[in-house]
Amino acid sequence: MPEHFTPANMSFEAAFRGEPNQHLQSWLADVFSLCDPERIILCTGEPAQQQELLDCGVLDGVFIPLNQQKLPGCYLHRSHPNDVARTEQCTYICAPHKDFAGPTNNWMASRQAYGLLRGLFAHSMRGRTCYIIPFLLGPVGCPLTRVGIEVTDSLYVAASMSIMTRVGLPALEVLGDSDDFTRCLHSIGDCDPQRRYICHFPLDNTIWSFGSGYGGNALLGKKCMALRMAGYMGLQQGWMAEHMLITGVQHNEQKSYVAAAFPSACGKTNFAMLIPPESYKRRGWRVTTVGDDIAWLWVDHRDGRLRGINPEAGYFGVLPGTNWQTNPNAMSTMAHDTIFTNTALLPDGDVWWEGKTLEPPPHAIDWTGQPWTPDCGRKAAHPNSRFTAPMKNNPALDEAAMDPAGVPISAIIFGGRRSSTIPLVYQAFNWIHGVYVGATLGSETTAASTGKTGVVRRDPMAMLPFMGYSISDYLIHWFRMRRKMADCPRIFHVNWFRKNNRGEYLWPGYGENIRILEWILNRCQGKASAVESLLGWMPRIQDINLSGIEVKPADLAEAQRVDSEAFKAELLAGEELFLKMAGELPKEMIFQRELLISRL
Ligand code: GTP
Ligand code: SPV
Ligand code: MN
Repeated sequence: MPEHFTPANMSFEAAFRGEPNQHLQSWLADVFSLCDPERIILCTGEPAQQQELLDCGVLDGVFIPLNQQKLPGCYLHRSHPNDVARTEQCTYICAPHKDFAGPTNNWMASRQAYGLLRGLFAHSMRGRTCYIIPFLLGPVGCPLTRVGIEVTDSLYVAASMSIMTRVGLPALEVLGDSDDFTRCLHSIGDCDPQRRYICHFPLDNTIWSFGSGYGGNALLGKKCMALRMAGYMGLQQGWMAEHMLITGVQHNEQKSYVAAAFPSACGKTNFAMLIPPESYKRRGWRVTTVGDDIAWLWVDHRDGRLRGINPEAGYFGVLPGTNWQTNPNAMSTMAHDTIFTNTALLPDGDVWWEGKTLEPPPHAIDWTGQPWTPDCGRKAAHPNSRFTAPMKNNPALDEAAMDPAGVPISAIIFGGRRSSTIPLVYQAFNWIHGVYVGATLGSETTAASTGKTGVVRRDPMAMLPFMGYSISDYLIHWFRMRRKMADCPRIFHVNWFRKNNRGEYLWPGYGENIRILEWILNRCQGKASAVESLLGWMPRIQDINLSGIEVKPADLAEAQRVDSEAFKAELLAGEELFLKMAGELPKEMIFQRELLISRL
């Protein structure tokens, strides 16, 4: 058993090895008297303690050890079958007034939310162990770096947070005697979807999550703090927290960084870990990962450029479709010290998911623990099965991934999953137009959230589920950021997912996306040609390098086709969001829509 203490014998001085922070101490005392845990463990983030947690998890049935020869330090976790993805309908922004949350968020009055959740949390940890997890978002020494303290009764959450964030004493050191930390309280409760609430109190720097153990609902450092809470901090302090990857590109003896916002399960991890095809590697191209899911962005007052960091320290990545062809860097990353969630288990203690190998295994245990064969009519792994791995495992980790100074951003790319209508790539005319393009982003829903998949919805900046305050204020913040910048990143839109009338992807995607990135980087440097279209600047077919791939120019032309009739329908679909925002719609949005209509 890890070193633990009980509420009765609790000595903060001993547990925290020094002066206890009075604010932290009084918050913890409140939490313990409400939840009434039997044992308390302070997570130190040290490897030996992480191993003890994993070992305890094996004894408790939380983790299944995998084949340690093949997959050292790897474990499988099976979640409750009703707890496999984010539940947006249970996610609330809580403030005294509804205006704060805006028209796209669920809102609950703070007082009501605290009352309701106090009832649920009361004695919820009785007889259970609770974990105190001090964590940092961002590298030590970065001005944006923030402290969070999560208290949870889930061992899976404790073990996962140590992979996903910088856990332990460094966080307590950064905190010192300050009151400035995000108070994150989590209990898995009885995992009943009827009693599941993920409540954010941005005005109190507080998150209360009850009734789910799933990543985005329970690892409170991730979407809850690094996007919803940090988004609100950024609004007040003049920076941005975005659902974006950041990737470094070595090309033509230069290094550039791009940030890209794609909705959940629409390709961020893959793009951030892209391996260029041989012909590009020979020309010295290399892609390295800063972050795969969340970016914190600010303007450097010395040169007026946008810079970014990845606040996380690990990846919580989608498994289905990931293999040695599509994403070798992800495969290497999860080769050791990784937690797999809701995959199939093979007889030799390896894991499997749909798309891992061309040939499915002859038999396996599926993600629910049932025997499985390829012809049984069920999926072996859950469509939202994921891996949790430390970013230091990534062979393509960027040298600046942990640099507190962050990296300069040359381009921002928005992208959605769209089987029709939306072209492979275009460039916005300018920042204001780019913000409009991001704000009207549409994408087909995926298994990352519960509910129907494959339905096109508006997902502004891929942030719809992660907005910590009102969308109108969010868009105004985006427009205003331009004024802080001397030179702003160019803004682009991509769609890797357009299909032909036989339902096949028109563009090969993955590593070949470097060809599109090449045009993007050349545009940023004023080197590539483009033609003006009704959507923005577009490459001609000859502006995209197709040497060494089997993409026919006709297919590329089809992937790039802009049909003005289809776009009128797209414009009408965008009204869904505009109507919701009604009187709050920023005037720049109205102007951009008028300009698009006149081009149509
Ligand atoms: P979150 O972690 O949910 O935020 O997702 P993400 O944006 O990081 O998505 P990820 O890169 O994990 O990709 C999700 C799915 O899209 C996987 O099944 C990938 O195999 C698939 N995918 C990613 N990039 C491409 C691409 O360029 N083309 C095609 N056809 N599929 C892709
Ligand atoms: C997403 O859904 O966008 C994810 C996974 O990155 S989760 O952290 O669970 O939200
Ligand atoms: Mn995400």
